[in-house]
Amino acid sequence: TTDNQNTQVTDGFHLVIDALKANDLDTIFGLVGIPITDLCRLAQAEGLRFIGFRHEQHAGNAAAIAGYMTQKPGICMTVSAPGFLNGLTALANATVNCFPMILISGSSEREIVDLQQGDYEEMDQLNAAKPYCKAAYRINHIEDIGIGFARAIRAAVSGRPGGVYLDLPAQLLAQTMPVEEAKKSIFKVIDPVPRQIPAPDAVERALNVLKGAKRPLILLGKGAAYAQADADIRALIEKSGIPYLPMSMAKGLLPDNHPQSASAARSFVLAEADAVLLVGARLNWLLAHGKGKTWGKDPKKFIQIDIQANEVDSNVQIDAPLIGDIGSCVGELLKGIAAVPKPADEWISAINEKKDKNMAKMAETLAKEASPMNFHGALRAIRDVIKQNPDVNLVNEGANTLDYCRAIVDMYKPRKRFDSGTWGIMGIGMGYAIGAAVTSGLPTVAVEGDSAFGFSGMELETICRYNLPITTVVFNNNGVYRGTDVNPTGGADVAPTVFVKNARYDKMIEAFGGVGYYVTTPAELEAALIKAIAEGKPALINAVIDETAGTESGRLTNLNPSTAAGKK
Ligand code: TPP
Repeated sequence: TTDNQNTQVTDGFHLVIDALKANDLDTIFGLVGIPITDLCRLAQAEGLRFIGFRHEQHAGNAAAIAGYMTQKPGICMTVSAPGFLNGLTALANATVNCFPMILISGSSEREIVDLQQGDYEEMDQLNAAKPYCKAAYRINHIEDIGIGFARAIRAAVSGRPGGVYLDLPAQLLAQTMPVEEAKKSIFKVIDPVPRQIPAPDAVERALNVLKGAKRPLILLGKGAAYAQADADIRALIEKSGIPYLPMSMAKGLLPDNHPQSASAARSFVLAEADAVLLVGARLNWLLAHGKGKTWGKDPKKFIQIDIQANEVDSNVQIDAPLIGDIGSCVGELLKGIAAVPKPADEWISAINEKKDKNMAKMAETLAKEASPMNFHGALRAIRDVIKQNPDVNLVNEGANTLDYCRAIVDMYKPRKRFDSGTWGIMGIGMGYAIGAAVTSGLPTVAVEGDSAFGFSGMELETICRYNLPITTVVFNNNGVYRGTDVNPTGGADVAPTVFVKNARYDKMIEAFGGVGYYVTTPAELEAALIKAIAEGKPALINAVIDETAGTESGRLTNLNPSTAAGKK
């Protein structure tokens, strides 16, 4: 357009798109409405990919997992107040998991919001977002769009990655400025993920701890997977000969069948190791806070590689903090690793003995042909299919479904497993699956407890609409954890954990043109999954699981508070 002086002008809509494009952010996961509908249309018209969801939480989860896979902030776009709040859960989850994403939300007029005069979708979104993300910004003037996006991008990906909120008032989108000036205001952020080299004395301290260790262990967290330092991490493990344990989302960073993997002897190595090198893994609840029974009687020395200095000493004293980006820290350790003696033979053989025993036990359990099908039978089938299709992205949530799948289904490549993560959250399923499929273009399998699936099930329509190569497997055991509880009063309401029995989840996807499968045996499940992956079309496999199988809260039974007074 031109203004009355005949200079070419542009507007906020165009500059937002230009800022995304300038930074190679080519996909938006979102949900339209006032004031962003035209912005989303324009994004598509300008060649960006817009993936429209049915609920903002799942758009946010898709953006978050895209960020985890690419080291670029995933972009989620929402409308004001309720749309923003729906996206906020995903933003908070991304921040807790250290996934880089930017939640961009339209917002109502500042003057009215600030005087609380009751605007359409009135909400002070900037302040609502702040406690739940790494940074929150608002752009008030069109001249600041370039700088605003630069701040958001940098905040999301530098240092410890996380969620960033970016508030775009409706008015901003309509503002205009001369094209020539506008062009100069938009730029590509230089070195958004700067390397952070560890201090030499910290490297030496870490190597000295390893030199003094008799029973060393390396623990890989999803930070290690995120770092994309795959070759160096593998070299460090193989050159040192130190056994390693992958946390859930670090599975596949080295193939799970690697001889140095101590996964099958997890309890043993955590209890018995005398020195532990944490690589992008935090000593949070998932690692029993680094203390107590899990970690055995004898004192341990910890080395911790983390980009965030104040992660150190969060739960126990860290003997050798190594602060920097994981690639640089591992690179420095590699230079000195030849001087570290190999772990004692007794340590390695003790681990191997435990592994062999536990793996034989698991093989026996997996070989049992239970009817009705249980978690083990179903996961044996999935394990075999994933082994044949190592490029498949695997999304996983539920309680028993999560815990057993993590233990049974091996991963062979990095950043292929996406799950409930740091919070143990339900509802990431379809969002992560869509984000992973869109980002990679590869077949994606979501292994879902029936309760877990319910949180994002409506996104089956999104999957069908974009014809994504996603196969959702619902482990249908009629309820949360199990399907067997009864209402002790004999009243008409079912127990709090119970769903409609024998629900036909496979029919849901048929409503949108996808392929539904109903399976009751491991052989049927295996055949359906092979077919669905090969066809590369939206599919849902309703896998009927024994409703008596599984335990309350899966492996987390002990986290349920209990009172003697309440026991009947
Ligand atoms: N709400 C959220 C957002 N996150 C949670 N983790 C929970 C509730 C509590 N929760 C933990 S696991 C779970 C729920 C509701 C569902 C477990 O049932 P299901 O997905 O069917 O898995 P199963 O144990 O049958 O494998």
